Amino acid sequence: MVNNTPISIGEVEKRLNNILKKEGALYFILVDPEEKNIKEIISKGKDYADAIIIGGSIGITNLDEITREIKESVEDIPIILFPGNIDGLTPYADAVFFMSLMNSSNTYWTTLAPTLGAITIKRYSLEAIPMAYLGIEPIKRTAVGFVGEVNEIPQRKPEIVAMYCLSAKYFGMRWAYLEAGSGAEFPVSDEIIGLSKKMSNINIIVGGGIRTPEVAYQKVLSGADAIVTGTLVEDDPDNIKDMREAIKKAGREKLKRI
Ligand code: 1GP
Repeated sequence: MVNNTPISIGEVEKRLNNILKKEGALYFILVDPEEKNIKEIISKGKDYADAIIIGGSIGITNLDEITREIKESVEDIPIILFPGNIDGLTPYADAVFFMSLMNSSNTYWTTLAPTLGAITIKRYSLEAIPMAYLGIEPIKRTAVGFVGEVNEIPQRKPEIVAMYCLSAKYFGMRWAYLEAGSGAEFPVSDEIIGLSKKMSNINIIVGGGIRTPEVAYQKVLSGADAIVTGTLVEDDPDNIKDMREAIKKAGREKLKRI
């Protein structure tokens, strides 16, 4: 059967864009399916996250079951897959970040893994959200930097990240994820975020090493459209509410400036 359906923006992405338009910033909670306290994270996070994203770099064993469980308990929040490899796909999610780790030195991570995953995404009827995934210093000291063979972009070279974002835009990607790595000692700099947004004007997601509401607030003011926290919600789920409030406050302030 020939499927000539043109590429269009799906329901999940439309919803995120609408929230962005109204609130100026998004908050994503990242859940690693291998984590033990997923139930607690979801029960505390479901009222505050704009989306739950599911992924991890080091193997996944029970993704279908975990995703189904999360889906049942969150009702209305979209669940977006953030696959660390081709085993990171399940039909029980609402969408998938269809991503290229653009600055990996191994073509498996730039193009082969997404190519191998594409047919599964089609079979599962998952909404694909095209996204550049960019590994930035200190990512090499984290799991994704090692597994993804990242050609780490130094923090003192913001223009390189911004150029990747522009390249992503020209490739048709509508999102770029600036990643310092889970548990990173320090997050992606304000300067990198600002220049990347200014140069590309695609949606910029920032994650890795964001531990306090103050830092998240600053990242949004610098130009981030979405903030991801993973470690924080695992270690201290009580902080989720403050994190959301800081992100939304910065979002409102950003909207006023436009
Ligand atoms: C990892 O960017 C995410 O892919 C989240 O990082 O665990 O440091 O919040 P943290």
